[in-house]
Amino acid sequence: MSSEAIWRQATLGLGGNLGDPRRSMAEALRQLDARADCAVLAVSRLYRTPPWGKTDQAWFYNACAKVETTLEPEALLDAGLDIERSMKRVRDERWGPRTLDIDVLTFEGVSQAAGRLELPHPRMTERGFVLMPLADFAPDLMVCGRPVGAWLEEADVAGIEVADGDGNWWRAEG
Ligand code: PH2
Ligand code: MG
Ligand code: MG
Repeated sequence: MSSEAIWRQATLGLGGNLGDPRRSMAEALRQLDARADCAVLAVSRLYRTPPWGKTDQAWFYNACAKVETTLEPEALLDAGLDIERSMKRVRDERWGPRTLDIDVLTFEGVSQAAGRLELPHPRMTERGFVLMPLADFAPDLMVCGRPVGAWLEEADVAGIEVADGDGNWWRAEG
């Protein structure tokens, strides 16, 4: 017997600062959207952001996306990791340079502090490079008891620039 699939919304953070991150991020979003179990509903503008955490590395490109999916949170994470690997991401130092990073930020109805995927993403409320793109399409999304827009007001967004103000930047070849 088949049961009807349940679609839930999730938000993703994408970033990269090696190779051609804009192209990798665009390709990642197109690959996710092409899956039968995942649809991209909204994508932020594309941002240029100063490196956070480890500051002696190149500036990043960052963006966020809203997806609807029948996948469980961990399966969505794995879909992102598969795409990262397909883009030849090399993982070495924590917070160091990367071609593509896809983080699950929030997942509808899910809050979990343990396991391989913490939700909401434990550091998202303090990162301007996450909050600013996320606020493009989800300023009212509640995260840890406050809307994204309120977290953004307190975040350090110094240096963050819009690199492409067209929310369709990911659809064309970057
Ligand atoms: N990602 C990190 C560490 N530092 N800095 C910026 N600006 N953007 C990122 O995506 C980023 C970072 C680890 O995932
Ligand atoms: Mg990350
Ligand atoms: Mg990651």
